[in-house]
Amino acid sequence: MLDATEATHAAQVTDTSDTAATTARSDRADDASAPTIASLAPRADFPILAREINGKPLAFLDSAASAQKPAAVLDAMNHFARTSYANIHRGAYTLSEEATRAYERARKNVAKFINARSARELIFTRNTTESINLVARTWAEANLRPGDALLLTEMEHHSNIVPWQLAAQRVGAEVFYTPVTDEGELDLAAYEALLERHTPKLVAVTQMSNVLGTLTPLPELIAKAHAVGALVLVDGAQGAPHLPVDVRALDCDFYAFSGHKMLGPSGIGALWGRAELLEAMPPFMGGGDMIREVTLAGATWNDLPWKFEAGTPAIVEAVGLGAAVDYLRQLGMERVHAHEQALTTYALERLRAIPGLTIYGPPAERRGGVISFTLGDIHAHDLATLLDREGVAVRAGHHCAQPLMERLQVAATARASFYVYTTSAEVDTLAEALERARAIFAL
Ligand code: C6P
Repeated sequence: MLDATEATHAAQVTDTSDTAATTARSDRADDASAPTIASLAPRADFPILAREINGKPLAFLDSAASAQKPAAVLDAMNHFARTSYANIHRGAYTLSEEATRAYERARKNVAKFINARSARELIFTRNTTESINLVARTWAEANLRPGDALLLTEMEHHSNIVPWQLAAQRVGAEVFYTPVTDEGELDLAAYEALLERHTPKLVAVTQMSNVLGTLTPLPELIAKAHAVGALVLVDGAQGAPHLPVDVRALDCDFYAFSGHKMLGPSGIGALWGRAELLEAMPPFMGGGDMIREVTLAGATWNDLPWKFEAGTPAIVEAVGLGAAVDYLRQLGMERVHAHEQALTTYALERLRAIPGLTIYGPPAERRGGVISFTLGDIHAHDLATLLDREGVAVRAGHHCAQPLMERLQVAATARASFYVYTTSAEVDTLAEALERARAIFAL
């Protein structure tokens, strides 16, 4: 059944080698030196991109919050829901067996996408937030003692701060933070000093800042953490959608990510962890499917990964995430990253030419497709509303990273973020809309 969907999907991802070749092409009719960067994925694969907003073509520049879904993902979910849906791991009837196979096939597929050793190590969760909470509850409960240290960074999303603060409060541990430099990167000398001074039990760090786009030097961070005996959890919410990920090569211990940021549906995410660590951790939530046996006196636990999946999971959504991973694999994650870097280079150049615009974060070669900015003293929300009038969707606010905003000494920024369907024409639309906003506010 799913094979048919996968075949449809394969047909929908057209050969994009031509579009990739246009990445640095100079052929804009009005300006021979300006680059035209075409969409990496066929725009027609994404039905929502045909929408108009306020009478203008939609320029969707908020993929860091949640990406749009290709028809292949929507169709895979629809087809599964119409033909094979039932609860999983329970019924001995055909539909339930089909649904179980589809769910477990999706798990294998997602595990392979990040090069996990085995699908046993891939736990389906609701999202990155739940994945991190799972570790901060269960690993922390079994391993943290009063006086222990945890090391985070100032650029983390709240999802990679608050669960650790809660865990530390529960046991009387302490949380430390690697500072961020003025360029928006991690202060590596301070990181080493913090490791030496506090010998943390665990380091939790993002692969890419959702505010600044900063790519963190994970191999170096992980090697140094391991050298002092710390485990490393990587927040891959902004990594898995945009970069090739190989958890074995990275040598991290836990890796958390969300389906809805990588062309999949919301309500499904994953936690990858080393099997031996997951085996030793107590369960997260109690309920159906996570047990081997229950008596009135107590219970024993199911094998991995089901030990951590209590209750009926997001079955259709898991199938959708499997289709999203197929789609990304066909595009090629190296090319996804190259496309976003080309767009970011172009956008930084274009936006830097706008008087009064402040851009936060490092140069294009050390960031992914995320650009946060402010324009004069226009409030980020007002700016986002003005841009929306022009059909441009950007996020505004603190981006769930209040400590980082404090470090940048800014209350809120507007943020444009790019993905496989973004074009340089959309960056041009953003730049032109920002110029009009300047005129309205007489900047
Ligand atoms: N960032 C953004 O607009 P969830 O909500 O669990 O799927 O992802 C949480 C999360 C964790 N870490 C990072 C680095 C993230 O960027 C996010 C989600 C969105 O930036 C929504 S706040």
